[in-house]
Amino acid sequence: MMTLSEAARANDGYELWLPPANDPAANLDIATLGTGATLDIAAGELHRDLATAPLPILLATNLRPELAALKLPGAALGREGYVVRRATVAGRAVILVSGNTETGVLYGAFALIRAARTGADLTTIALQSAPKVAVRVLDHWDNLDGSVERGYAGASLWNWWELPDYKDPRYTDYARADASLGINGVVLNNVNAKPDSLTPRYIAKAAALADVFRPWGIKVYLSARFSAPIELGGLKTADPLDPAVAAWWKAKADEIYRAIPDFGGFLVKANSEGQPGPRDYHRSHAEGANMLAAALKPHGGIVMWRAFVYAESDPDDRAKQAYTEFHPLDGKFADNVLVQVKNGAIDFQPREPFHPLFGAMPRTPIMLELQITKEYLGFATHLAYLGPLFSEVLEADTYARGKGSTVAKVIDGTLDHHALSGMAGVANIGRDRDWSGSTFNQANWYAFGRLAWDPDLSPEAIAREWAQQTFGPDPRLADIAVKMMMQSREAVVDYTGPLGLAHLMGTGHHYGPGPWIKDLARPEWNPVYYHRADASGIGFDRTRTGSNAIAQYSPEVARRLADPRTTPESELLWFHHLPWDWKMNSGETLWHALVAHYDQGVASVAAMQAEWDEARPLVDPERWQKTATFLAIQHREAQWWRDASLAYWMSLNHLPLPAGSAAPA
Ligand code: GCW
Repeated sequence: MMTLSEAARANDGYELWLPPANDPAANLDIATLGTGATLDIAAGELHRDLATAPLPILLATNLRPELAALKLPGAALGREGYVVRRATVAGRAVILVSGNTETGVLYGAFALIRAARTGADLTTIALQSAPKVAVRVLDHWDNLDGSVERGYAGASLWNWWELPDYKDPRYTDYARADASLGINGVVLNNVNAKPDSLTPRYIAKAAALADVFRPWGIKVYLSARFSAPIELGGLKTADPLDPAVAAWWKAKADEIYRAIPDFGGFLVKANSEGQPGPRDYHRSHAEGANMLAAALKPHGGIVMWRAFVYAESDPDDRAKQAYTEFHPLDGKFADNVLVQVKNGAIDFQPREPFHPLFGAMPRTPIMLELQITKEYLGFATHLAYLGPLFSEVLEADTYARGKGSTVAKVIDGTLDHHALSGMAGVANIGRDRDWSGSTFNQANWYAFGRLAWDPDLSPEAIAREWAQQTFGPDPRLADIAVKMMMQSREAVVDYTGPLGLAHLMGTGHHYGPGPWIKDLARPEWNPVYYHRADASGIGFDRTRTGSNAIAQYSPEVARRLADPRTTPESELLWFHHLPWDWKMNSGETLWHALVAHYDQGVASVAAMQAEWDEARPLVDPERWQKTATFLAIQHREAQWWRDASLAYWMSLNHLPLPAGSAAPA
């Protein structure tokens, strides 16, 4: 029996996808060979999360002599991989959970839990897996004052005031959730970084968190402010080529490693949106990154250097700027630097074509940055499952080395043979009881973690395993949840910016429609900059007759994008400016197709509402009601997006609404 408080925690989502399933009377036979903090955690998780097991469970690393005769895979598992299978050890039939390290065993334990919770037959279980991506991190945009930039799930989890003395048990719960997915790194503070995060006081606080996370296989990283040598060190400059600056960073790194021996490294946002950086001293991004990398190198740390830059370097098209600045630097970065590239060239829009830097810097390990928090997809309120968005970019073909050069192969290091590889997700986690602002938002954290482990997993399969674990084994409920999830992201695209339109939101807060906005200081902050609509047409010409951004893609891709007829319709107006009466593949006009998409977006939300109504008898009242209320908000706001957007387009094109549109005339 679950205690009352456990039941409450499960019902309001606190336990995420890991509500305890244990019946203490079940008294499972779970043993370990050897001892270790991580091994103990793995055993504890199985006790907590597994209801039954057909055989005793044995946890051990491959190093144990008792397992030698089994000829378990070794090299194939790497440092973090696992194998879970039946075996006979010392004459006893067991389910063996093993790996080369205790961390591998822990991941194996979670894989076993996942298998059991999703209906696998444990008597025949045979799992083997190793992560395809090395660095799998959550980037927390958490400020030291407890606020979270673009966070919609309450205040920061990290209670800087109480740290380092008080370690809130919630830090352990957070680590459990991360480890269950294979997330192995946490950047604690916002990329818009304050220098204070590098002071001794805050290093001690970060060290306390690192101590909590370590046995769960998770390393701590910090966002570093490039000008910290001035602000904290009293130097006159932060010029990366100044020896005093390099010495300051070296001493700082040494200090951090004394407190956190396995510190992961620095994440840096430089020369972007007002942040300081090497360009302030006429040095390149590589010179800046390499100076920091040299300070971390003796300790085994890495630098994640973001390519999200936009200064005034490419005033004709913001989408070109990162490539313009970074492409010439290929081969110039130190070997412990990852260049971190957002999925698209603008900024986490509901749909963006893949970033042209993927595949364009073969001599540099490129990591992918995704946004789990839904800055442009309705914050925490709107239901949008991001698995399909994440997979769309991972599956995109860069043609960098011919057909099949997918973004997944670029970022997992296999295309260009990099051992260092990474994937970052901007976290959607805060102090809300349900961690992510809604039950369904938890699925985005989940999907990010699973795809970082294996970018080739199917988003629908991930949705199903998340739903089964979150809501319990009833297949009817999982079916409904998966159906809702799989249409949800496209719905948001449809009601906010169909056919390749993007960046049409209210500026500043980024919530709700604002395609008419044109008075912000920098041209590329204004929605009108992106849609370029007038009486005769709509869309951003990124072909040779326009900004020619398409030339940043490999020739094969550029050729396809040069012609609106061979451009995917979902990206049409991202790359082309077309007349309102342009004939779509279906034969209807662009205007009619646009209106149909807006209507479809609203209709999809209504469909999700109807589906969720069917789930009512199958789910606890708390989670049902919150989701239902949020869907009602989403439906109202989908109409707001559609009606406001259409009214604005009609003020430009003076066309009537097509017959049959549900939008108000
Ligand atoms: O899109 C912008 C966000 C900023 C964010 C920035 C970035 C952390 O609106 O809030 O700053 O992206 O990614 O650096």
